[in-house]
Amino acid sequence: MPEPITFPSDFLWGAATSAYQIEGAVREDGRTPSIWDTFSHTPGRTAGGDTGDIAVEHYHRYRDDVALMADLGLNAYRFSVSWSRVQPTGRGPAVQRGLDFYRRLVDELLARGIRPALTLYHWDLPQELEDAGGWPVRETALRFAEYASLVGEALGDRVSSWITLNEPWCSAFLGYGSGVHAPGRTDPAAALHAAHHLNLAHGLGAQALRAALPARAQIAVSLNSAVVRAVSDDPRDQDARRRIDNLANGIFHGPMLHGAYPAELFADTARVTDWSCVRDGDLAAAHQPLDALGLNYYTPALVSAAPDGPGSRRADGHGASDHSPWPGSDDVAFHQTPGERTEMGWTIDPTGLHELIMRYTREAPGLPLYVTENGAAYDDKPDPAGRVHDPERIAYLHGHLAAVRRAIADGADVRGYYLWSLLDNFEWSYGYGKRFGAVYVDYETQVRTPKSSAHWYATVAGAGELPGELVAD
Ligand code: PNW
Repeated sequence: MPEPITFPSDFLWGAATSAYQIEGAVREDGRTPSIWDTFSHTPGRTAGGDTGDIAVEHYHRYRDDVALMADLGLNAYRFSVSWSRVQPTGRGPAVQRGLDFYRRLVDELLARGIRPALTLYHWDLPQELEDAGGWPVRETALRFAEYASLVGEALGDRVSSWITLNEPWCSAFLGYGSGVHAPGRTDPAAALHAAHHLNLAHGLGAQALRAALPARAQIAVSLNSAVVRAVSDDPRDQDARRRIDNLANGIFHGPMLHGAYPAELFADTARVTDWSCVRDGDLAAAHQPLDALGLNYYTPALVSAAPDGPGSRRADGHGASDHSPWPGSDDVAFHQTPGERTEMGWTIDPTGLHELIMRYTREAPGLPLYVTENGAAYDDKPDPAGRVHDPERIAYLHGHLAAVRRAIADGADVRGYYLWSLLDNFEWSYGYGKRFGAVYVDYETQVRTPKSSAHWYATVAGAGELPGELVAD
């Protein structure tokens, strides 16, 4: 019997969600539409026309949901604030009723010993700001800083872990490049400008938080830092890898962690934009001291050169679109990494998570790391007795947690892990068809049933160790 795999005693065992994916109550207490309300209500944008109107009614069921977290032995919970609940037009004073919801949620968490990690922006831009140009315009970054300071002032007394943006890559390149996410635009130059303004928003937002929060507060960002591999050592494949790596990672980590874009990025995208959106001082503004870095990881990417164009490009797992989320990279092909896949079609590869953690251990020495998302979608169904067995998810979590532990043994400072997701929820353009939850939600009755993976995770979190060998469901 192999030895159990023990984690540091202060390790955070968490779960993550985001506002639009779980809250519902989209017209209550002064909330106005975000780009995801508009997008999901536009025919053809989401599977089955699904929207977040009701979602899993977390806005009204948050107390029960926090009780569920406590039952599962979680000591951390990552959630996001809906910008248009707090600042309906994206400008001006905060709506207290909107903030009150998050105050109540946080108080409930604290009362149960669960540490809140608050994400300010998980993709739900107030529609009014999109109408004024959205992320491709500079003004949006300034508006974000104001919003950050409002939320910081309101909740800084009770929340100590803050995350500015969730996965700005998705906001920029799925939102404005391939158009599979809100607002659904397909303009490669706009996507690159959006990326720049997200970098600026992060920096200005971090500054605003620093001014609003007590000194003990931790400020971080969650990046879907891709693991990009090439099919061969051929210099053309390696060049494709380098370019995609810059568009996935360097474009955000560069400004945020080092105060500079990767040198080659401008040349690689010169045909798409002249980058005149970058003004003096922007890179210094984006480069704020951080207290931690959040890494979201699901699956690695595998690329090759494709001199004949985008023929095989669509195996990238980023959703169906005729438009690429990779500006200026039509001569790069994406391939399916071999191996078993989840219901999203994403290959299961825990070595990618280890690789990612070690990369950022080298690139940002001394910066504590958190895995702020990791998880898998499966086609879960209750059995006749109402139980939900998801041995595949247990295997996925086990493999990835073991990879985290290996990284710690290799010198990485990983302080916690948030599984995606606490509950089944609105999986963006896939609607409710893809279930990522450790807890099953019956979308008719809203009844929550912890899956076997939730019970397994509770045992792991409680013991602070992984069984050395995978125990069958
Ligand atoms: C992340 N991609 O989304 C988000 O942060 C979550 O809100 C989401 O539910 C979860 O992962 C599962 O999808 C991603 O195309 C969406 O590379 C798309 C991609 C990556 C992450």
